[in-house]
Amino acid sequence: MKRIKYLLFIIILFFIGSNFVHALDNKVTPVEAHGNLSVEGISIVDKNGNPFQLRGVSSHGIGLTSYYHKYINQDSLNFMRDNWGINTVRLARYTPNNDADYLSYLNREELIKNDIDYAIKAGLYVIVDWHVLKPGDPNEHKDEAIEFFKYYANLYKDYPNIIYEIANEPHDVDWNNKLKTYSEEVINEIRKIDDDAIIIVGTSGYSHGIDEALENPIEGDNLVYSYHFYAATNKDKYRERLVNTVEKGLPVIISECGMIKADAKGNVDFDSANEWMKILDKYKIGYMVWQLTNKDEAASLIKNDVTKLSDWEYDELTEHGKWFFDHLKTYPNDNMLITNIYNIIEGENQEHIKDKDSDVIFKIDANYKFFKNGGKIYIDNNLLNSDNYTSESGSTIIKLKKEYIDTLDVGNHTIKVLFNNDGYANSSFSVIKSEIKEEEQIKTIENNNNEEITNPTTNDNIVMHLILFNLSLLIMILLKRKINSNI
Ligand code: IDC
Repeated sequence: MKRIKYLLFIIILFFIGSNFVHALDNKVTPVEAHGNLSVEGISIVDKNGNPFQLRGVSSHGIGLTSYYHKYINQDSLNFMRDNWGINTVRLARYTPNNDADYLSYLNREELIKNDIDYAIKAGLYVIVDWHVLKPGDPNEHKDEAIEFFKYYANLYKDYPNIIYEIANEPHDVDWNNKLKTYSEEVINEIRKIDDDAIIIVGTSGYSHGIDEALENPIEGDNLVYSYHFYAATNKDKYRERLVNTVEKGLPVIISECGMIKADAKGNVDFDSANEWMKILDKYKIGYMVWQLTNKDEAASLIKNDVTKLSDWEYDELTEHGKWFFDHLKTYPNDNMLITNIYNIIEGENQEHIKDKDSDVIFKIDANYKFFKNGGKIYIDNNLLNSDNYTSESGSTIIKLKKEYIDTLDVGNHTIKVLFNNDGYANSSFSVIKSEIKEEEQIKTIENNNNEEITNPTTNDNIVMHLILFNLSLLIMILLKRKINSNI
């Protein structure tokens, strides 16, 4: 009896476990969903070639004080991914001359390595930022910079997570003669080790000189140029420069921004923030918000009297933190952090007999609101014109019209349904020649023939009727004769 109970217990556990695994199957981290990033035209695109907007937080200066650095930990990264919706974290490693406390070089690199490992475990993209502040010309510490990037490139070249930012905010240095050559040298050294990761190039005048970079860009793949803004300080003029430069073809990323003033003080400028966000969201330009600490300044995302290092409640965020949280919630996926791979509940691998069967219908376990505005369908990796299908709720039902399906070649086909929250569902179906139909036609003909053969039954009846009629006639005649003879 005990054994049976034990067995039952194991079976139930297995059942619960397999459902749980199934539930997790549906969710993947940003890096699992988007994989290797690259630069195409003005966009950062993911492994499927879709424009991908990096959204994240920047750390405070790593190496500047170990206290603020504590905010980058496994729990905080998982939490901000799942609760806020970030997909990226930027690690600001202050360059020499900016260190207020005196962590040894090795200790500091050990810290950053741990931080990158947390980000990899959380499935986030991670920007390793050589945080130039003073002096403004990065050439002054070029050798250290090269050393620094070689160290991380060797460790992480095979990870899709890693992004290198080679100079935070260069200033008082000329792009054409000095900054560009610094950038080329550092890029060249990184490329010897990591030949495809994205590299963010710092622009002159505190990462405001994207127009100069547009005039004289660096040769090479997967390069984006940094542009920084603080919404309460940088307004129309800066926004116009961004739009003009991007429109002319320069790929740009906002590797650092704040909605307060550039000195990290003041209130959130909601109007200006809104204007900036319209542009960034329109062009899918990535942005990292400065900064994740509880330091007593407006730029901080966590309130000064809150000492928790993760799992913050909304009310524990500063005005800046709340603005960021609220903005992340404006994206279609309520829980943006995780990209969904949806299941096809009905219709997977179905067969459609050409010129015979009706619409091809798929039911997908995704909320229809994610398809209704902006969802897309790809058949055999080609975008399908919306005339060829209809969609409706319940969860999401897609009907590929018969008239369209009948134009497809006989054989196997793939369908990819893209939802506007970065989720998607994949399936296949096949179009079959109407051989079955031909077979059926043959059968019908055979049946018709058979019917012709068996038709004599009807004739038999007529014969029977004739015989009976004749018999009754004969009897009547005989009867009449008998009567007559009796008379
Ligand atoms: C600020 C920090 C502040 C720190 C100061 C100097 O918020 O706590 O005392 O740096 O280290 C930038 C810089 C960034 C600045 C930030 C806000 O990249 O390091 O951080 N800012 O002033 N550029 C424009 C603004």
